Amino acid sequence: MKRSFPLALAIALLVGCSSSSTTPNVGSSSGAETEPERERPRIALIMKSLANEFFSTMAAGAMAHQSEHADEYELLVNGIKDESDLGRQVALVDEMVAAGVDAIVIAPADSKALVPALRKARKAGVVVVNIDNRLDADVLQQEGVSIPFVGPDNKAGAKKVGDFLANKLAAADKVAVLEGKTTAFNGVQRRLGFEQAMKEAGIEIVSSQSADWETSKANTIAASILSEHPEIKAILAANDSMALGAVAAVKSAGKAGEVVVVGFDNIKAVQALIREGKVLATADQHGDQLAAFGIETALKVLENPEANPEHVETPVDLVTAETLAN
Ligand code: ALL
Repeated sequence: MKRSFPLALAIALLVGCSSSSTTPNVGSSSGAETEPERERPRIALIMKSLANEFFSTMAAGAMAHQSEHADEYELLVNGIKDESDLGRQVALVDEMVAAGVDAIVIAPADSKALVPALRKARKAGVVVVNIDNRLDADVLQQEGVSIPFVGPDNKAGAKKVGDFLANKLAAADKVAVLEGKTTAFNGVQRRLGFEQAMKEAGIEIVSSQSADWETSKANTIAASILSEHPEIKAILAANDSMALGAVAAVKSAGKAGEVVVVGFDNIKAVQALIREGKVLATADQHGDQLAAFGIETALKVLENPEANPEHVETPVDLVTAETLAN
């Protein structure tokens, strides 16, 4: 499988290095006649696993946005090495605050565990915008922080994928669900969307387990589900990384063409499988634009600190062989 981590990391370092001095008003004391260059705000994007194509696409979209608005802000791009590197993501928040960034745009790996670090960032005067995976509303309230969310309705997105699948199945068919991290709000919402679609179609979910967003874990779990429930007709994966693991498990079980797989994210590897008929559908949550939308919200607040931005709902669309052909 293609690993985009080294490329993303290289780009991240490049972007990080392009930051200007942290000393304010450079050049203003020289007495030179030229206007002192206005210092651009520095925005840190903090993502999750850079091994997941979803996030390298997100990084590329953010960098494209920055180069189109290069006079408005500087960008530092950060991510963690795998889906379970939660401690590193918390440390990144602290590091970005210590580096004196003006804003943090973050896709949190865990909806609750990141809140204390982000509260500290807010206390330090850093603007924080939450993208992709929503922070837990109760924990935010307990911690007394308000952080705008920019991202899709994950339940609705999963419902669209589930409805499309249900149309291809018959009532009383049996299926299994591979959930994302259970501590991630978007993972929970996708499970609920899948469940609602199956319930409405009279389809039974015989097993629903978390594979923590990961391909290899999904592969192991899907293999054991297939041997325990050989009657299942489909596997609904809450992201495409897990769908890849499920497809491999279906193949190893000799059930290609019998057990259908669906995912969520619209990564390139899954688009190819949709075209080959090995995955039925996924959801495009426009990862390339998600961070850019978050950055725009951060810029609004930086411009007007009194602004109290609303949550921004971003699009999520069903992707099938038919939509890919158009
Ligand atoms: C979520 C994203 C993606 C992704 C997952 C893995 O927050 O929305 O669906 O695959 O993180 O970290």
